Amino acid sequence: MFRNLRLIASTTSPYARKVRIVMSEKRIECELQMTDVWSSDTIVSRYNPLGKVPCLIMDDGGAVFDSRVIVEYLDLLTPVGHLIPASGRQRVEVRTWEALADGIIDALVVVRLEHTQRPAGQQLQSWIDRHLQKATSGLGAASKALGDKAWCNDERFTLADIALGVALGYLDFRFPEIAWRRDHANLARHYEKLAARPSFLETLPPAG
Ligand SMILES: N[C@@H](CCC(=O)N[C@@H](CS)C(=O)NCC(=O)O)C(=O)O
Repeated sequence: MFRNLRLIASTTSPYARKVRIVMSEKRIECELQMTDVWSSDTIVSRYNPLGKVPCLIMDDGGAVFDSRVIVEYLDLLTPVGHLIPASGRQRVEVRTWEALADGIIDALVVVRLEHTQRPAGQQLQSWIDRHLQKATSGLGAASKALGDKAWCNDERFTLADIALGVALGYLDFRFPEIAWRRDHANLARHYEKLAARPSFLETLPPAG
């Protein structure tokens, strides 16, 4: 049933990693096509006018983006390991967790692009600080909401845990100097459990 799905992704994109983890957890087979989004001839621009990964190509050639829409579609494809509650308050809570975790990544990506895409003399420290503050306060909110619970939502593994784990993994990957484990022992504990799952191990970003 899933033979003809293709995911355009990159090994370093946390948004693509979230989608790949969802596929792995739900046992959805999909062809992976890696691209360098910063190259002028990246294939993703043929399918996503925004030129961003991840982008899912369906069997009829139709394109689905962004990562939140893709994971929604994937969760509906098969009942195996449902990750998003079907309706109601639980569903909104899981999606809000995802928005929070993606928002932490969005803020960190702004900081990274400021560092990597602009010459040193043109980087705006107040802009960097503003986004670091968003990431810091997002982590604080995640830590408070997780508390001492086993899972982010409803005592079971959901998309909320995947999204949070991906954000924490992105911190380790791109911002090892941020000591989030020191400030949030409960996030550290949760991440240790998530990072040991095969779906997380299979999708680790490249070292270095
Ligand atoms: N909200 C989007 C964000 C996607 C995104 O920003 N992807 C980055 C890679 S991490 C990208 O493709 N950037 C290329 C660009 O901005 O031109 C999602 O959740 O899929």
